[in-house]
Amino acid sequence: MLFENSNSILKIKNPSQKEFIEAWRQYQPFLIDGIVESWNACKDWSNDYLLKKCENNIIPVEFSPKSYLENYEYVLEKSYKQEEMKLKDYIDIISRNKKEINFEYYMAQLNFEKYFPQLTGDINYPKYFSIKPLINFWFGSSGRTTTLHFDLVHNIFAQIRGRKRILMFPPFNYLSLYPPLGESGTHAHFSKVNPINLDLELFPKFPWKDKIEVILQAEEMLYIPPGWWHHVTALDENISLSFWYDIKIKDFFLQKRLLSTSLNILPHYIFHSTSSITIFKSFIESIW
Ligand SMILES: O=C(O)CCC(=O)C(=O)O
Repeated sequence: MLFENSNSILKIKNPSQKEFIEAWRQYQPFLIDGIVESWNACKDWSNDYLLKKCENNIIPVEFSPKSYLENYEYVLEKSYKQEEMKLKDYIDIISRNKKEINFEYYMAQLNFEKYFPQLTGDINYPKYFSIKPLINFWFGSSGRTTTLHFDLVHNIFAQIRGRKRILMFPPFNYLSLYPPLGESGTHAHFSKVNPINLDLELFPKFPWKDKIEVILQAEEMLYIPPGWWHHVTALDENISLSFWYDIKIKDFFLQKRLLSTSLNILPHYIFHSTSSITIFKSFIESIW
């Protein structure tokens, strides 16, 4: 196994299960290479191939006014919506000259097995956890970005095509990340801070010095631990798959600081309103 420490993130080449778990226990993000490159998806998933296999698949696509990037708190306004369309129409939209369109479209966080059953044979499931993951499919154009947020799952994020810049911040002090986003406090796992346009006067406790920045290349995987804050920007037209694994009770004892971090987050989840409680309930159900 090769351990390289560049840009303050560990990179492991082709880890065995034991080597993966050794790194996983540290409760830090890390990069993995040497795995995704063997998947057919990496050589095959051109737009032409996707059209050949799935052109008429009907897919929900998020869209939001282009100006939402300036209005970072777009979640507040609920100005992004979903629209169902055929894959061929989506590919047409993102390939066209974007100046014609006033909206940004993003095929985000789709259940891969449900919406793209024709493509499941093109990947191998990572074998590091003994449970089945939920696989999310992300297909978007360059420049598309997300709010800073965290998920309560183990996330193995595999880049298939193109690159993404991923900024990550440690979860040890929930309030220093300035959640929630949303006036009613519904987004307890979203931060008010835009880390690519940071306002330290408004958010003085934001842990900017602890930033881990990764330019995730095609064929690389990134492990993002549960609770770790992340902000993702597409640098090219790109496709990613994220493999989400539920947290199990034993993980609280095996993974350093997962328990104390969860206890730090928990009261805020309980305090915030219904949608956070729904997320929290499904989290509790998943660990039993
Ligand atoms: O790829 C993206 O645009 C966002 C991915 C993400 O936030 C996630 O996997 O949790």
